[in-house]
Amino acid sequence: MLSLQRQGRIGFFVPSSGEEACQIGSMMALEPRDWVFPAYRELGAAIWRGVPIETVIAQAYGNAKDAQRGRQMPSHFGASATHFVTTSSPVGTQITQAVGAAWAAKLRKEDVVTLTFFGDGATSEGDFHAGMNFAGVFKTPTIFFCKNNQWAISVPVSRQTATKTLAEKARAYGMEGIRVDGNDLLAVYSTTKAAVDKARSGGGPTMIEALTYRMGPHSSSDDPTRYRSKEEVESWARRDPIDRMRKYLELKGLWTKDRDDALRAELDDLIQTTIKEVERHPPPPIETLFEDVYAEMTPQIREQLEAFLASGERRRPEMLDKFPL
Ligand SMILES: Cc1ncc(C[n+]2csc(CCOP(=O)(O)OP(=O)(O)O)c2C)c(N)n1
Ligand SMILES: [Mg+2]
Repeated sequence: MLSLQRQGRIGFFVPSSGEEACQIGSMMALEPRDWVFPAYRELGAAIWRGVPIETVIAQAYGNAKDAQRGRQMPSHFGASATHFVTTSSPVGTQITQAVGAAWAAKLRKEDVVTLTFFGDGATSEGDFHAGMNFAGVFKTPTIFFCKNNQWAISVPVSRQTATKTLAEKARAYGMEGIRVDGNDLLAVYSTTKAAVDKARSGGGPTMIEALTYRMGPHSSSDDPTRYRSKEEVESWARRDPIDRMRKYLELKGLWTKDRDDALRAELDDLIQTTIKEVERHPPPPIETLFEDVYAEMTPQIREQLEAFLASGERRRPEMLDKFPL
């Protein structure tokens, strides 16, 4: 996706390399009926949950294939069928939403747990504290999954808090806070599973702080060499969560280099085919700009649509070359 952005084929992307164990390990602990409230860096979690890669890629192109019809920045996909809520861009807003949804489930006596992902930077937001407090008081079945990837764009975690850990903040809200090696898939899974089981049986919320590292830039618009050292990045590269899991499986005799190569080739093929399929679609019909705000168009919006149609202006001239109507 970053290559597509560098080639000018999509406008923006948020990479998530380094956070694979956090994202997959935590998702493995949920049931399909549970709901996930992500930030913007949870591509791995989305794919594990079953969000189709076509949905992710089409959303980045924002063309007629995109369920959101080009209205969101790339990397802001979602898929309600897989209970994966659309990405939240304003830092921390998904936290209170996850608490609200969990509280609703509790009031309705539904067997549903919610899990929200957020970063170290998000713990400085009011929404984090409001969400944690409400969840603690009302014992909502919510997992607060903090991916402490050491950076909030160019701000290190040491400038985010005066406490030794982020997990210890949980105590002030009357819930358990656990710190886990976020690059250890099995540790993340067992920690999250225990928290999910507890929430499901009425034991209330848990905050998990997973220690990990954002290996890439904050986004395609960022240059991390301006604020962090090569040595720091290299030291985390040696703890790569995928390498660790692969070595573990190889030692157990459950995985081989040949199978790894074959799987990589198969997935690369799937991604290339999906990109080709998505890329051939034109932009969404421009009339769709007037749809979806309300279930039915208001008279004012209808009037604007009709004025637009009457004006005869269908597309910007430079787009006509690319996608003649
Ligand atoms: C309310 C709000 N403030 C600022 C921003 C700009 N912003 C986008 S991401 C980000 C850093 C968040 O860092 P963190 O919570 O650690 O998540 P990470 O990006 O590391 O996954 C900031 C400041 C924003 N999107 N929303
Ligand atoms: Mg961060």
